[in-house]
Amino acid sequence: MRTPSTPGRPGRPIRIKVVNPNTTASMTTLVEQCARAVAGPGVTVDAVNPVTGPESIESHYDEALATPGLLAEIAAGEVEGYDGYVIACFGDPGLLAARELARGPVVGIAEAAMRSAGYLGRSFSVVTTLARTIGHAQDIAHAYGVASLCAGIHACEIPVVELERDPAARATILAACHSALVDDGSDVLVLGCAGMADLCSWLADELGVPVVDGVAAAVTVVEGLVRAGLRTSKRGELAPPPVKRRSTAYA
Ligand code: 5HY
Repeated sequence: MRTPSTPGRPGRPIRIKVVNPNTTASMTTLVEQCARAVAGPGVTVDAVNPVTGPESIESHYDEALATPGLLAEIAAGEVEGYDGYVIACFGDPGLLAARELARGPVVGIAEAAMRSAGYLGRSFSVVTTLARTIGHAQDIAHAYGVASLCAGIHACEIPVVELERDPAARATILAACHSALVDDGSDVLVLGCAGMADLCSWLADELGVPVVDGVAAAVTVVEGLVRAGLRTSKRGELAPPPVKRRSTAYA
């Protein structure tokens, strides 16, 4: 139900917290710029990264180590009064645990990008960083029920932290996107890493197809859900975690 205090009403800005679950601050800055570029009127966006965890997430081990820091940022966001959250990592690590902790909507960039791509064409191709992450991306496409729309998942074999350092990265990613579209016969391209967010409009111009950056897609989805007065259901599976002793740094 929408009331004068509903976020998005005049004088009550919508506050979105974007969490980059790796510890690379320069990537968090890039993600924040791309997130703020699509945020609507009356929406504030803050991007953060944990101080603990891996500098990049390119394996199941990285995801496991990044998740406690991510969840600590979500828990802090509840105290700080944020209305919604974006998990800015293409594996959507800790998504359901974060939804248990947060009252407002929590959206992962992979889910947002894949579902948004479904609105824009017959099928989409994903271009991510390392080939070893393709299996996980396939698993979450199945989990989200969009595997039938996903024509293929490809890797440009550029490590996450090299995306902003490697002068050849743009050309390599463009070539990988082009061959993905040709090989898959798809008509939409999904960027498989938050660190590629700033390449979105340039790639779309070069490729002539819609290119979906999950950071922008997720911010748009969170903003829309909050503006509509919608929050995570607390009836059942995503209710707050049971109260108990948890000997971890953040519980
Ligand atoms: C990401 N890793 O978006 C993922 C990309 C990947 O640190 N940020 C990361 O390779 O899965």
